[in-house]
Parts: sequence; structure tokens; C-alpha cells
Amino acid sequence: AFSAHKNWGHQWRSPEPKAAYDVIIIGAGGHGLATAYYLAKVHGITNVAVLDKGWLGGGNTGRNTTIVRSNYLWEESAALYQHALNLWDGLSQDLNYNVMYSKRGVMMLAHTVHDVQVFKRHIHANRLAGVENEWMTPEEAKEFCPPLNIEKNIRYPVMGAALQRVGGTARHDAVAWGYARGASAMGVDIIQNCAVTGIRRAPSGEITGVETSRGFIGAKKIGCVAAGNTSVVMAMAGLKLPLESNPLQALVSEPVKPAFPCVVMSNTIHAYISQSDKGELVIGAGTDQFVSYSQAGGLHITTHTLDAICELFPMFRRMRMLRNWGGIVDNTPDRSPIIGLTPVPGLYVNCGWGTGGFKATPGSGHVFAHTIATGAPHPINAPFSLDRFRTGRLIDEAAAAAVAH
Ligand code: FAD
Ligand code: PYC
Repeated sequence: AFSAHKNWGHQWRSPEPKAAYDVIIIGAGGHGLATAYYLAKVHGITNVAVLDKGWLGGGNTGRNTTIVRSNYLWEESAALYQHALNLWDGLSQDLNYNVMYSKRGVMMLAHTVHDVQVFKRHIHANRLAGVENEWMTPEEAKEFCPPLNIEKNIRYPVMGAALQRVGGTARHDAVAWGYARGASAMGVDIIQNCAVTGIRRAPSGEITGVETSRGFIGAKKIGCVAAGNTSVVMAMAGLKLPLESNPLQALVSEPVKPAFPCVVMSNTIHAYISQSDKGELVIGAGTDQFVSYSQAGGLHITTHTLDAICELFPMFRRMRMLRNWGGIVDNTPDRSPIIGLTPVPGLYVNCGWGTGGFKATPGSGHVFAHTIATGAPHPINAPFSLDRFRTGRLIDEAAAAAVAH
């Protein structure tokens, strides 16, 4: 079928690494690629390399369930995630690449009195911060999502829901590919199969470059955007971060005709679901509770999630699952990301997105590029400093993270 397309060009260049760059980004996931894109586009810094130990977009970017929303509790988070949401709006046009952002609505189910109180608190806080979020009765929730079971006699009855209508999904691979293509066209070198194995520092402490599986590459500045492997990379510079890496699993069903109109999430029973444009049901679980770097998790976690999905959506009871996988997510103690400077001169970090960083990809890349280019945080990421774990100014988003961990 593809024989007629053999003259398709490459979407990005695959150059040999240069001896040195102004900026090296470690990690060619969505966040790393977006950072490189905005470094070039907004700040005119194009002598940049993005290094990845595998293929670009092969980490959590290519493994996530693509839910996009901005209904976080605290003002700092609302500003960050809303910044991202605003960028999602024009992203396909900006990249000239269809990232398939679909505002189909994200509905978060409440099953207990505690859930009801927490979600209503979020809705009030969101409204004050200018973030869209509304309360729905069980009947309204069913009208919005007809497959939903709102019988009162089920194990976790639906007591209501919080709906963000502008939330939805985007196509994860397209996000990575679009940013890669855009960055490469502006002169950024994307170097795949290039694992960073060490960070070299001068006797005075500042970074001078990275040791890699393809030799030493010099750099004036380094941005580490390695998600679940951040602790490992930062240890190469002698830094210990407040992070734990856990597997998070997802699975997809066989494809069926359009049957599911929105995104539904339930943190209480560890399940979330949407339908991809290919027709597969995209289902995700809560985090495995052990620390691990293997991109797989326990079967009991996914079967528990499927039990919950079958109870909430009985019409899916006879669906067959096609495949499942895991990604390694980097969780901070307050479930908010770390974006900013480190104690090592020239070394910057963007991590701790845990179970929820896909939605933030454009905003994260945009503010991190500013941070690296200017050497100081953008006002939006200033509160997300590493230093907050010393000062105690935490941004506790445990309830908004939406996936139990
Ligand atoms: P990644 O895409 O993981 O990129 C990091 C890159 O660093 C990888 O490509 C890796 O190979 C590279 N790397 C690591 N170590 C090295 C090294 N030593 N040298 C060179 N390269 C290295 N978020 C949402 O908002 N919505 C969701 O619905 C959602 N669902 C999820 C479902 C699952 C199953 C998982 C696992 C995550 C989910 N997330 C979700 C979270 C989201 O996927 C991540 O927060 C986000 O994708 C992180 O992007 P990233 O670019 O920082 O990381
Ligand atoms: O953060 O919205 C989220 C999310 C959904 C599934 C995994 N993370």
C-alpha cells in the first residue's frame, strides 16, 4: 500500500553529533522536543541537540493515554496547565502538523462523599482561577456519556461528576513527531540511540558536557527531561532528587465503531477510558505501588481496572483487549513537577510530571525553554522550583493528579 509513497522525505534529520552545542536536552520525549522547538522558535537558540537513548517519543510520550485537561486545584498549577491548554488550541497550526487535539470533554466521577466534596472544591477554585470545570448530577453525567451505569446498587455508585468540556485527547505520537519536525527544520539536531552515561563537570562545578554511548559531547547548558529516568541521570551530576519512579499501565481493546463520546476518569476505582480515532478503547490503571524501571507492571493491577470498567460500563463486558504496556512515571512528594535550575551551574531539570505530564507538554516546553535561554524561571514555572522541597512551599496536587498513586 505504501509503494506509491516511496519518495516521502524524512520528517527530521538524523545527523552525527557535533563536538559541542550551546544546549543539550537529555530526553526526546514530548517535553524535551517541545523545549528544543521553543528554544529555536522563541529564543533563536538553534545550536541545540536533543539526545535519546532510544527512539524519539518512545518513553511515556508514546505510552500515555493522551488525556488533556487543566482542572488542577492550586493557582500555580492552574496557571501552568491552563498555559498548556491555551497552546494546545493553536498547536496543529503552529507546527503545521495535525496533533488531533479533540475537545470531547473529560468527566471525573465521584463515588464517595469525600469525592463529592473534593471535586466541588476544585470546581470553585477553578472558577476563581478562570479554569472551566462544572458539577454534574449522576443523571447529567449519563446524558453526557450514555454508556455510564448510574444504578445505585453497584459497588461504587456514581454520586456525581466534575466535567471539563474543553478537556479531551490529542494524538501522542503526532505531538512528538510535530515538535521533532519543527525543531529539526530550525537546525536542532535530534540524535536517537544515544544514551547519556555521564555528566562532566569542571573543577569549579559547572557542567561541560555529557558522556554518551556515542562519545563525549560538549555543552554550555544541559536540560534534563528524562521522566522516569531523571533520578538516574541527575545522579550522574551528583544530585539526589525527591522522586520515586513507578510503573503506570494502560491497555487497549480491539477496535470498534464509535461508541464512547468523551473521556471518563475515576481515581477512586483506578480506571479511566476513552476511545481512540482508530476505534480502540484506551484504558488506564492506577500506578503499581513498587518502585521500578521495567516498563511493565503487575497483571492484577490491570484486571482490577477492567473489573471497574465493566461495572461502570456494562456494555464493554465482552470486549477483548488487544495489548497492554507500562511506562515509568516520576512522582514527587506533592505530585507537582519540578521545572527549573539545579544547584549545578548550567544544569536545568524538568521532571516529576508523574502520571499527568502529557497534557502539559506544550506549556512545559515553552516555560522550560525560557528558563534555559534566560537562566531564570518564567513566572509560570517559578513556583515549581526544586527549592520548594527545602522551603516547604509545596504545591499539593495529589487529589488532582487523577490517577491513584
Ligand atoms: P518521556 O516521553 O518519557 O521522555 C523521556 C525520554 O528520556 C525518553 O524517551 C527516554 O528514552 C529518555 N531518556 C531517559 N534516560 C535517558 C538517558 N540516560 N539518555 C538519553 N535519553 C534518556 N499524562 C497525561 O497528561 N494524560 C494522560 O492520559 C496520561 N496517561 C498516562 C498513561 C500511562 C500508561 C503513562 C505511563 C503515563 C501517562 N501520563 C499521562 C503521563 C505522561 O505520559 C508523562 O508525564 C509525559 O509523557 C512525560 O513526557 P516526557 O517528555 O517528560 O517523558
Ligand atoms: O493526568 O489526566 C491525567 C491522567 C489521565 C490518565 C493518566 N493521567
